[in-house]
Amino acid sequence: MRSWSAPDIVPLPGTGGPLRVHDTATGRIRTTTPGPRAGMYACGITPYDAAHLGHAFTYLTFDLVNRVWRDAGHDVNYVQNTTDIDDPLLERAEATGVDWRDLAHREIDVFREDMAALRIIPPTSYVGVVESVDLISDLAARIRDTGATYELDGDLYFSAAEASGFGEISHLDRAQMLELFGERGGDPQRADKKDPLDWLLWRAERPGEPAWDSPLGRGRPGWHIECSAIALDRLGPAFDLNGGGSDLIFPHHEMGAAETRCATGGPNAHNHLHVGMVGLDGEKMSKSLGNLVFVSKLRRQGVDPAVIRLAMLDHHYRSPWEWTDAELPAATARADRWRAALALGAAPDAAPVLAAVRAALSEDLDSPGALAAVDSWAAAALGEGGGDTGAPALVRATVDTLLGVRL
Ligand code: 5CA
Ligand code: ZN
Repeated sequence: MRSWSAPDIVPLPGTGGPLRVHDTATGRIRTTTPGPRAGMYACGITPYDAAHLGHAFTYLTFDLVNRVWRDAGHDVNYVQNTTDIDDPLLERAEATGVDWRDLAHREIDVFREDMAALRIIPPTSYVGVVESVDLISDLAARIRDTGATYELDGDLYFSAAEASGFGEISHLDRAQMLELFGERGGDPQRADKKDPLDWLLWRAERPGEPAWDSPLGRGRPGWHIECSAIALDRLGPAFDLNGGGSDLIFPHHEMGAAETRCATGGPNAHNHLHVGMVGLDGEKMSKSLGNLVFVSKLRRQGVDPAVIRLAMLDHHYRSPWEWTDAELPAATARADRWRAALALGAAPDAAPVLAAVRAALSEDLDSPGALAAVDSWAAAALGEGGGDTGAPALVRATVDTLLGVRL
C-alpha cells in the first residue's frame, strides 16, 4: 500500500547516542541495540474514522524513535499496518451505507495527509490486511500445524493453554485478562471454546461478509494474527521494537507475541513500547466513545501542524494526558518565542542545545526535556543575547531533525 511523502531531514553535526526506552515486558528502561538497519513495527489505524490526536501522539512517539535511531547512524526499517478489514470497519460501513472498501480508502487518505502534515517519517512498508490475506493465512496454517489450535464451527482458535510464555508482556492475572479481552475485541463469552481466552486466528465466511480463499477455508483473518504475520514477513523474527498505544498491551500484543513464539520458537521483538492514552473530558479519546479531536479538523481550521506537534511533544509519551483548550495557545506561544530567537543575527552557542536535545530524547524519549533545553536557549537569546552567528541555524536544524518541528 502507498505510504506518505517523507519530510526532508536536515543533516546534523556528529551523531547521537544509543536509544534507551521503557520496555513493557521487563518494566525497565533498556538500551536498544539495533544493527545497521533497525527494525520497528507500529500498529496502524483501523480506518473507519479520521485520525484523532491520540493516534497522532502514538505515531509521533514512533517518529521520535525513528529520528533518534537515524541520528545514531542506523537505517530504520519501519513497518506499519492498517486494519482495512475488521468488525468495526464493517459495522461503520453498514451503519452509514458506505462500501467498506470506500470507507477504508477515504480514511486512509486523510490519515496519510495528517501524517505528512505532522512531518511523521513514513513507514518503509505501509501494509494493508486485504493485500496481505495470503501471508496472514499462511502463518495461521503454520500455527495450526504445530497443534496449538482447534476448530469451532469452521473458525480457527489459538488455544491459550498452548501459548508458552503467555503473560510475559502484560503481566496481568487471569481475571484482568478476561476483562480486557471482552472489552477489546475478544469473545470470552462464546460457547464451546476450550478456554474463554482462546482467540480467533481465522473467521470462516459469514453470509454478507467479505471473505477470501485460504488453506483454512474461505474467511477472513482474526485481528492479532494480522500484525504478527505482517511483522514477521517484513521484519523477520526478533526485530528491535514493537508497539502501539497502551490499549494494545493486552490482548493484542500479548496474543500476537504468542503467535510468533509458537511459529518461530522465539520472540517477535526485543522491546515492547507502549504510548499513554490521550483523553478528552476525563475519558480516553476513542472512536467508539466519539470524544475526538481530529487532526484533519484542526488543520482545516488553519492550525499550524508544527504547533500541533509542539503541543504533543510537551507530554512524555508514557504519561496519559488530556487534550484541553490550553494546549494550542501554549504551543503557539512557544513557537513564537522560538521563531523570534531563531530570527536573531547572533545568539548563545547552540552546541549545548544539540547535545541536550540528543541526551533528552535518547533517554526514554524525554521530549518535554528536549523542549525545555530549546526554551532555555531561546530565553537567553532573547534576554542577554549572544555572539554566535551560526547558533540560530544550528538550533533550527536541531529542532527540525530531532523534533520534526519546522519553524
Ligand atoms: N488497527 C489496530 C491496531 S492493529 C488499532 O488499534 N487501530 S486504532 O485505530 O484503534 O488505533 C491506532 C493506534 O492508535 C493504536 O496503536 C492505538 O493503540 C493508538 N491509540 C488509539 N487511541 C489512542 C489514544 N486515545 N491515545 C493514544 N493512542 C491511541
Ligand atoms: Zn496491531
